[in-house]
Amino acid sequence: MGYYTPSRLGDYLQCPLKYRFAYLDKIKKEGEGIEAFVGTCVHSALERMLVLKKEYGREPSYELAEELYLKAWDESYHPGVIIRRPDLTPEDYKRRGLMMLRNYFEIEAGQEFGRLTDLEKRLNFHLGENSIGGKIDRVHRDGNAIHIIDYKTAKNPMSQSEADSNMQLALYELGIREEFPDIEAVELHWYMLGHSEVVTSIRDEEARMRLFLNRGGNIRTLQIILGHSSLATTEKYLLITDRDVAVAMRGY
Ligand SMILES: [Mn+2]
Repeated sequence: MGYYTPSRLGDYLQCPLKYRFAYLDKIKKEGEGIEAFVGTCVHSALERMLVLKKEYGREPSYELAEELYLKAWDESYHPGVIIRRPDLTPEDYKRRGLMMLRNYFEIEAGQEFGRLTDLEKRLNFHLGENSIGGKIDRVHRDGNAIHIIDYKTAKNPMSQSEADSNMQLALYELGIREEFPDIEAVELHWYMLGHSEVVTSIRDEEARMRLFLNRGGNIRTLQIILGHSSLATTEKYLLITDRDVAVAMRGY
């Protein structure tokens, strides 16, 4: 029995040693990279802006987002913020965040997701004997469809195939489907704020499960993470077929 979040599982899949250092040995990282700091300020500004919309009917605008972002920046900037690139200053990074907010409005102009139901929605659900937790930036409901939106502030945009095999939002989808069993469609949208692009992924049942097999072999990794003693248990929980396992195991 364990508690996992998509980012923890992502760390494990990226590098088991990283996972060990961070979550088992609990080695604290010194400081905070400024890229992460910018990302936090951008997320916080967008969240506050949409709370004002949802609860007070105030219309979102770039000016409002900028005001909230600069406020978040000033309130939370701290001496532990690390700039690794000698050619860049805090002002450069601050401007980069403003650029992401402009990109946000460009992306947003083309979207119609129906009613905004949740911001920073907390999720907790069971996968096998384990619990998965996480937080979704934004959730909309449009009839029998739910849209899950995640803002990404990373430098490299995600390709369609990376989006289709991404674990984070797929786990969120499992959680959302558990909470709203009547839902027909779940669409996953990533706003690539560094690039003014949106990447959308819609997974059918098979695709949802295939993502766990992500480039072959992760079914074994997941079995280990989830602590299942037999692969059959993992298969059962992930509703995958023998054929998928056979394909995955070919990677070994
Ligand atoms: Mn996000």
